[in-house]
Formats: sequence, structure tokens, C-alpha cells
Amino acid sequence: MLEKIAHTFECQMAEFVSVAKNRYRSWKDRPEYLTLLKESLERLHAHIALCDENLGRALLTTVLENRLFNESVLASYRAGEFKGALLDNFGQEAVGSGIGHAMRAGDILARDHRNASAALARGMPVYDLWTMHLMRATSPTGGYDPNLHFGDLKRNDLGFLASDMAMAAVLINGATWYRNRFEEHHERTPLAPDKRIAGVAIIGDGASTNGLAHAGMQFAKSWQLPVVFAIHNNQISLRTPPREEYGGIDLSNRAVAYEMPMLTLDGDNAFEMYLGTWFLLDFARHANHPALINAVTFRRSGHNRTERTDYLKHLYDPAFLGIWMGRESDPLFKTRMACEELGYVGANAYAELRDTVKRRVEDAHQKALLDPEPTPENYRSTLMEPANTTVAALAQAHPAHGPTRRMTFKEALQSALREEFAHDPLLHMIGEDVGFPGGGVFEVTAPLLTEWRGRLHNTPLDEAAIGGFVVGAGLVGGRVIGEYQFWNFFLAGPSPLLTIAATRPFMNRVGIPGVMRGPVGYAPQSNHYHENWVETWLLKALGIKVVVPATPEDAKGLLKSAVRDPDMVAFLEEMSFYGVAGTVPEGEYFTPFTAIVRREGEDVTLVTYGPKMLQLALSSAETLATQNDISVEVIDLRILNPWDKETVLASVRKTGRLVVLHEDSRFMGFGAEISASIAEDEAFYELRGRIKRIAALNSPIPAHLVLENYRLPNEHMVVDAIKTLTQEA
Ligand SMILES: Cc1ncc(C[n+]2csc(CCOP(=O)(O)OP(=O)(O)O)c2C)c(N)n1
Ligand SMILES: [Mg+2]
Repeated sequence: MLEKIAHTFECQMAEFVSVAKNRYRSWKDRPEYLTLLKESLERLHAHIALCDENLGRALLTTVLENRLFNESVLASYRAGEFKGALLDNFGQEAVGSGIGHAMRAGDILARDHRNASAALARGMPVYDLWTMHLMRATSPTGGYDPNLHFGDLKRNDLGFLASDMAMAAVLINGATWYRNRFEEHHERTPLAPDKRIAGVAIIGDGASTNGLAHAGMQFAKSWQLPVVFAIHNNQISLRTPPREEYGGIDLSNRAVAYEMPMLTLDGDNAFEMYLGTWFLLDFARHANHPALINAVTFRRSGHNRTERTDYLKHLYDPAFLGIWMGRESDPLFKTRMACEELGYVGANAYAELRDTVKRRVEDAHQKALLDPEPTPENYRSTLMEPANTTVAALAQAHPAHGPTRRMTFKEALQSALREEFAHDPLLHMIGEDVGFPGGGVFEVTAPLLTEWRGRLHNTPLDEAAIGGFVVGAGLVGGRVIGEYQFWNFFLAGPSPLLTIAATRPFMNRVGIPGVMRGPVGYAPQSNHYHENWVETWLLKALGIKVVVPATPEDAKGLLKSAVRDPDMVAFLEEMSFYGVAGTVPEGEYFTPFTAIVRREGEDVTLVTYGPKMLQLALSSAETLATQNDISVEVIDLRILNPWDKETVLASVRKTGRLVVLHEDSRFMGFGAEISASIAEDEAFYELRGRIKRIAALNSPIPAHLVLENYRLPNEHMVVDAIKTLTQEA
């Protein structure tokens, strides 16, 4: 029977090979892929010869355990033991069972929401499924996230991270790539093909329509990553059928665009799922090439157990439903029958196995029910290190010191990268054109290419894939710096950053140690697609540190700190300042994540961030001192989340007056947060009068210099605002 299944793969591969040979440019350029595919098929046959009842028992146990859990969790839900949604995979348990057992323990899994079986197959205790569904304090996320929205990182399971249904497809790339680099580094040699770590990303058929699915596949092809993309094709997306969701195409064709080998598998046959995954993983590992599985099954119930399911009969005809909802398509029945036919698990052994697994599922249920629910004392921070302890210790041990030399912002950033590359052999940087031969559009990485070419990597033009890669690597401990060519373009695919990186410390107590950096602000007479300040998009995500250097010295010291910090750091570099010089200490130093008083004063506190506004604040302060005898204290925030409220409060208590200045637009700008916080605080009673905000006009950035300057804050406005405040009170 197993050989028969392998034969169907051979037929599918013969078809693929004939197209690949004739039409696929990337395969014509690399004919060794054809040999590798053939060798993987040969290895599959050799593997089948070694398959025995252990495999049958493993596949069957997982399908059974998942099924019994599905039955029991539905009863628990109906009995009111927990509220919210129940998205089970009843009748689809073979997909994950086959995939999970075909993977090695070291391989990386990122999965969809309907795949408890893949997690169970890789060793997740069913007790964890119970504590998650019942949202107990003992659950892997401590009750912060329900059902399957979590990972099991110690088993290399990134989980279902679902701000976007196809998130798995972008996270898997960074995680798989980094783990291979990590192993290689520790083995001190490139990994033998068979030792490579592979990844599997499982996404739904609906999810396969999402841009992230394509972003992930495209990236894996361009970087030659050993990743298998598995479409858990249950022939429905929420309540939308295939013909409307994606034009009813054959989903294995998703692979055609990226010239990847693909298999359509019977998703209800655990043996077929196992062998198909095994074969494509073997190919992915040996060829360093992605592949695709279209695992066809059927969602027999509602998307969510709360909903009525009678719409199914309007979407499919009775004959179709009869086949897909019948016993012959039931994965438990199919796996059981296959085990009998293969002589692996007979009827008596099955009855025994069923009793054992049922007891395990129920014992776990009862245990989880007795577990405590979370209390408000368990409430966590959205950051791993809200107090910036790592950076504070580094800054204390290595303060700025020694002789200085003049450097531009860009040179300061280069100096930071050089030192950090030298410090951490596993630190890499990725981004559009950052590698050879470009070195970035602003050439931030260009001079590093001679020495660090192996650490600077070009990517496809896809901000979602870049962010997803950095976040995926971060989930398995990898520190990657990602460059957005322009920060404004992160809006093309912000979800990995804003919804995954920013929530992991809160949900999973995992920091994403990456840095996303790039240019912001104005480029004179450029256009508003390229120019923007983006801090408020990032700040609202709550779980990302946002750092804005205002001097070359800080550009170096803050970037070094950002690289070492355990949280995701967004690093915003004002683009019109790349070529502007300042003094930078020569010795190694780290800049703390705190605000700094740039000029002391007694009458007014002027808070700002970023180089252009700092210059404006300092020149205005000078004018006010010389012409109006007003003493202004200028504070450069340097970090906007967590922002250094204490430094601002201390200054306001002294001066009694506050003005906030920024280059971003005024409406919903960060100045609103600062002024509201200070006004709400006890410092309100020490304020002599109102707070003022000075910011750009509420519009996109216009191209013509006259219009551009009209939109921006200027010295006249700052001087005027401060004079007004001092006259008023
Ligand atoms: C980007 C995005 N859009 C919409 C949703 C809401 N949503 C959750 S599940 C779902 C249907 C997913 O269908 P499919 O990928 O086929 O998975 P299935 O539920 O069928 O297993 C949708 C639209 C989401 N989570 N993410
Ligand atoms: Mg679906």
C-alpha cells in the first residue's frame, strides 16, 4: 500500500519534471535539481522498506488523540466550561498527523489554526491543549491567548500566529534559515544536506489567497530555503467556497509561479500525508529548495462551533457532501483501516489503544479543569524589558569615552554595524539591495561589503517578507537586523512587526531580538510615498521599542544598544541627515535608552526627538536666551517607547512650562501623548499654564520646497510659542 502511494507521487513528479525541463527557467539553469528530485524519490522507496508498525501506531495515535480531544472539547464547550470561539479540526486530523510525524524534532513548524494534530505529533501534551482552551494560568500563554494561538517553542513549533492567516508562510523562512546558520556555526562547517533543518508552514486554502502566502513562497524560492508550504485545503474559507475564494483553481498551481515541486495529497489519509511530506522534506533538505503540498480534506462542521452549519448545503451539492462527510472520507476510519491492512494495528489492539488515549485525554481534561484561572496579578508588560536593563548595564559598563572624531550619521551607523558584526558571529542583516553590489539605496551598508559581505543579504522587494523573516528568526532566538529601504514602505506589510513581534512578550514571554531600521522624514523635493514619519504607527502596537537618534554619536551608540536589546527595536534614521557630521567617541560605547537633557534651562521645557527638530530646538533656545532672556531646557527623548517620562517630569517640575516639538504631523502625533501624560500627572499642579505642541501640518509631505517648508515647524513658531507661554504665566 505504501508503495502504491509512492507510485502516485512518481506520476505527479513525472508531470512536474516534464514541465520543469521545458519551461522552468530556474530548473533549466540548475539541472541538478532534477537529479536531486530523483534521488529523493529513491530515498523514499528505501524509507518505505523500513516503515513498520511503529509508524502506523504513531499516525493512528495522533489522529485518535486529536479526534478524542475534538469530541471532548466540544462537549466541554457546550457544557459552558469555556467561552469564546472553538475552531476545531474534526474530520481533518490526518493532515497534521502525517506532517508532524514526517518532520524531525529539529525541523521548524509554523501552522494554521486547525492543526492540533501537527502539534500533538511533535510531542505537545494534550494537557497543553486543554489548558489553552480552558484559558488556565498554567497554559503555555498563561491565559493570554485561547485555543491554538500559541507556539511550543521548545519543540520548534512556532504555533499559529494569526494576525494574518498566512503569517506562517513568512515566519517559517527566517526561523528555518536562522536555525541552519546556528547549527552551522556550532558545527563550524556547512551542514551536510541530510543534516539541514527544514521548515514546514501549514496554511489554510483561504489563507493561500493572502499576500503573505505568496510573499513567503517567493522569498523561500529566492533564498533557496528548505521549506515545505502545506496548504491544509479543507475546501472552504470561513463561509466562502473555493470558486469565490480563489476562482476554484487547483491549489497545487500555487507552486507553479515559484517553480517548486508540488504534490496533491489525500489529506484524510495519514499515510499519504506522511509519505508526501517525508519526500518533499527530503528534497527540500537536499536541494535547499522549497516545495508545496496541497492536502485536500473537508471541513465537516462550521468555521466556529458557535455557528450554524446549514449554509454548507447551499455551497455544495448533496453528492459532494455525501462523499466528503461520509465514513469513507473519515481520517480516523481511513487510518484505522490502513493500519489493519498493513498488519500494523489490528482490531483488538485498536480497541486497547483507543481506551488508553481516551483515558489520557480525559485525565488531562480533569487536571486542567482543576488548574487556577489567571488573576490580575499575572498581568504582564508588553515588553520583555520595559526597564531596558540589558542596555542600561551595557551603557554603564561602556559609556561614551576617549578621543572623538568627526563622522557623519551614516559613518556612525556603519561603525556600529562593524562592531556588532565582529561581536556576534551570528548577527546578519537583510533588506532590499543591502547586500552585494548595492549596499542600500543610501549606501549605509556599501562600505561594509568588503569585510561583511557574507552577513549582508539582498531580499525580494517585499516588506512583509522582510519583517516576517526577522520576526521568524527572532522566535527561535536569532538576531537579525532588517532594513526597510524607506520606513514608509513598511506599511506595505506591517503585520509581522505590529501584530507578531509586538505581541510575543505579552502572549508568550518571548522577545524578538531583531532590529528594523531605515530612513524616515524628509528628503527635500522627494515625494510623500518615500517620505514620512512612522513612529505613531509603531507606538500603537505597544510591544515595540522605538528609537530615534538625533546625533551621530547617538546613531552609533543607540544602534549598538538596539542590536543587543531583547525586544524588537524600530530604529528611525532621519534620511536628510545621513551625510551630516558630528563628533563620535572612538572607543566602544553603548547609549542608554533614556532621554538626555541637551541644554539646561530654568523657564521652559522643550521636548523633542530626531536630528532636525533637535537642531531647531537648540537654535530656538539660543535665540530665546540671547534676545528674550528666556532660559529653555531642551530634552531629546531618544526613545519613544518606553519613553523617559521621569526626565521630562523632573524638568517640568523645575520650569513649570512644557512645549513639545516634532516633525510628524500634529494630529495624533506623539506630542499628544506627551502633553496628555504630563497634564494628567501630578506635574499638572506644577505647570504654570497650558502645554503647547508644535508639529507639522496635518497633510502628507508635499514635493515643492516652498510647500514642504510651509508644512514644517520653524524657529519662528518655536520662539513665538515659548514667548507666549512665558507671557501668559
Ligand atoms: C488576514 C486575515 N483576514 C481575515 C481573517 C479572519 N479569518 C479567520 S479564519 C478565516 C478563514 C480561513 O480560511 P482557511 O485559510 O481556508 O482556513 P480554515 O478555517 O478553512 O481552516 C478568516 C477569513 C484573519 N484571521 N486574517
Ligand atoms: Mg479552509
